[in-house]
Amino acid sequence: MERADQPSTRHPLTPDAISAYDGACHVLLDNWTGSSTVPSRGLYPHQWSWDSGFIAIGRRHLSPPRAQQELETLLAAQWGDGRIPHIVFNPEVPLDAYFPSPDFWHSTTAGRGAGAGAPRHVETSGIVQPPIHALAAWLVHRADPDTSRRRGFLPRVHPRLVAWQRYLTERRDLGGHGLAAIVHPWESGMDNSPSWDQPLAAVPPAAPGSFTRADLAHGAPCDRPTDLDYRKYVRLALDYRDHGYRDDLAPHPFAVEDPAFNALLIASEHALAEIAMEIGEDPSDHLVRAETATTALRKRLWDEEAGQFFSYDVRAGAPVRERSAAGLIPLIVPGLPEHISDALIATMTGPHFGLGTATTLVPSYALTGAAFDASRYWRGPAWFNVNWLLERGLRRYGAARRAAALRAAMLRAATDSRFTEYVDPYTGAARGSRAFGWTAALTIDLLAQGATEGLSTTTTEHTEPRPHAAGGLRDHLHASPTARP
Ligand code: 9WN
Repeated sequence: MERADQPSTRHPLTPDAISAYDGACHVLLDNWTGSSTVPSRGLYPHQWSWDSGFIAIGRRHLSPPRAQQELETLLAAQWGDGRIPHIVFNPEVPLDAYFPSPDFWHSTTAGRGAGAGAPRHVETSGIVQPPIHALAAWLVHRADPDTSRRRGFLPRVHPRLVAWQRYLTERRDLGGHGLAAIVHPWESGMDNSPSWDQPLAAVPPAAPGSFTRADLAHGAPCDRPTDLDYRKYVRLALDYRDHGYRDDLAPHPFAVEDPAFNALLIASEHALAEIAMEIGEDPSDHLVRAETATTALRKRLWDEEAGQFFSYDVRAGAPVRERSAAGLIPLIVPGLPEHISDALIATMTGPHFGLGTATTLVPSYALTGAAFDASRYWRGPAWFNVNWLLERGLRRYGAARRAAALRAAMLRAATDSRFTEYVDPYTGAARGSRAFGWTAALTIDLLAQGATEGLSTTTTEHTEPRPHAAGGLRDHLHASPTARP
């Protein structure tokens, strides 16, 4: 029902949009475990940190309480030092369903020491993923502020989200320049990106045959990271574990400042300022921190000549000059000077990433890069979460038509590929797992945005779906059998 005090901005959804919505709802229903959502039933049968952030952002349009629960389940596994682990393991899933499993990470023993403080009641990994969580919590609140206030959602999550951000800015500032460093490629969420090849070069691999990969049972080996990469991933994680996951003790041979990770940290600090205001606290500390980190990001990672951000290898003391889509994601950061936002959009739409000419979605790595591979994990294929962030960035910086075209292309690719994990950037062919959680969830978020705007090809800038957009989408689709996941 339309609320009387709100102007109607809703438009009928097209049959394609309704079918996308129905398909996405089915995925979210199927992947819901009762307290959170798995990325996929086969390859990823546990809860993943940044996946849950993106999934909550989509689920908020369907069931704000479940979206809140998604985030709160994750936060219940937070460590004493503030870190949010990248995987929260489901004890009902057999150990051999995913590698590395709980008996590799040993969080409840190796991570229990005072320095890290892993929880006793749940098994988790010991590394982290990009900090989208405060942004997700804010967007979840905005979808239904009344329910959120009634349930005390923001006052409950705010201190935990602050502790998480402080873990990253204090214990992970390994370079000493005000940016968080990742200490494992998996922490970037873009595991096999060519940006990690150089920093990984000096990492000794674990012995061949010392572990069994589970991922190859689900995906084509030519789409997945190589065995040598996996041996290095294992070695880094084991060394960290054997130092009690203590950042002050671990040697961290891999330490990299990643622009996407830090852009999300900044966007989340801005979200914390909004949350603070909503719950009657002073937002100024969050705003100062966001501004300081933005200055550090620009000073340390921006490359004027390349027209994008690059990662910085803290151990080598040098930038990693690989054109990853991670270097475009700072477009989500508020307050960038025009010359930077213009350059990012030009790079995204120029020959390197080809958006709007060679490709309809932004590839994870430049088409022109020496390591480009249209199929292999994070070395070229297009991912929906990356493109969702870039669509937001395009809107933020005034590229309305490009944002609308990207949104339409994402909706098409998601539906045609049955909500696949990622696609070939040239052909749109489905790759990785089907029925993937964040692909479905972000489809719903894009549709909700479309429901307020009639899914037209133009849009206003800085638009968030308004609080009633969720209800609007539900109202449009009330006849759908799957409207309540
Ligand atoms: C390791 C769950 C995760 C995503 C990552 C993606 C992939 C895991 C893996 O799957 O990583 O964390 O086993 O490859 O790279 O972004 O969060 O969907």
